[in-house]
Amino acid sequence: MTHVLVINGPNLNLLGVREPGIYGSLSLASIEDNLRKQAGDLGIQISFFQSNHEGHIIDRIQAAMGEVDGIVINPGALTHYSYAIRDALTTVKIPVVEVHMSNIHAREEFRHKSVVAPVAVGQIAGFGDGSYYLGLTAMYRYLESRN
Ligand code: CA2
Repeated sequence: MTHVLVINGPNLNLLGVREPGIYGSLSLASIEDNLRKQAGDLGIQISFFQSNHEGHIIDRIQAAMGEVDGIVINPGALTHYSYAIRDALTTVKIPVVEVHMSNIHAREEFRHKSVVAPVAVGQIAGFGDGSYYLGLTAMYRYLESRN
C-alpha cells in the first residue's frame, strides 16, 4: 500500500492557537484528521511527524527510507535556510512535495527563497490548510503516474 509521510517543522504545533489571521484557525491535529480521511478515500496509508528541532526532522527523514513512498513537508522557517534538511531529502531519494499555508512569495523577502524546493517534485503555497490537501493530492497523482 502506498504510504505518505507528512512532516511539519518548527512552530506549526501552534496552528489554531495563535495568529489565525495568517495561518487559519484549524489546529494541526484537525488538519491531520482531515488528511487521514483524505488518505482513507485515496486508499493510501498516512503517517505524521512534527518537530521544532531540525535534527529530529532529519532523523525522521532518514528513518523514512524504505518505509514511505512519498513525503509531504512544511519545513516552516527551516524552508528558507536548512541545507541539512535539503541534503537529508536528497539522500533518501523519496519524492517530496513542499507545502506552505501562506504564499511565501508574497511575504517578506527572506521567505521568497526555499532551499528545499529545488529537490522537491513541486511546491504548493498560499491555500491555508488547503495546501496540505492539495499537497497530498499532488503526491498521490505523482506516485500513481509512476506506477
Ligand atoms: O506558510 C507556511 O506554511 C510557513 O511554512 C509557515 C512558517 C513560516 O516561517 C514560513 O515562512 C511559511 C511559520 C510557521 C509558524 O506557525 C505558527 C502557527 C501559529 C502561530 C504562530 C506560528
